[in-house]
Amino acid sequence: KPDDGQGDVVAERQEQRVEPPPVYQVVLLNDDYTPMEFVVMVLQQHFHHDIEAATHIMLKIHHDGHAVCGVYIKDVAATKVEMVLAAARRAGHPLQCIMEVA
Ligand code: TYC
Repeated sequence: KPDDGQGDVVAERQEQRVEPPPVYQVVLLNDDYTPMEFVVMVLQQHFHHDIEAATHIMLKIHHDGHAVCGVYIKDVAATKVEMVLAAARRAGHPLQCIMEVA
């Protein structure tokens, strides 16, 4: 039986309907004990913000209670959270870091 080409059309339509992968916001939370300098360092080292942007974000967290530090695919966001929490615990700070669907 000759191919009528219908299969290809269906395959193309399915391809177009595939959703982009969900992205996740990595959010730092405020606390009363973590030094501001430590948070600025975390924002530079783990999220690649320059000192000006890092300071701005740190102050936003300090005033608003939280701020988005970066947006990533799921695996990268999860690794960021783990790395930040490990660095904070190692330094003896209670800094909290979470991820949420953007
Ligand atoms: N509130 C902290 C202080 O006054 C500073 C701080 C900023 C802590 C951001 C956590 O995610 C944070 N030392």
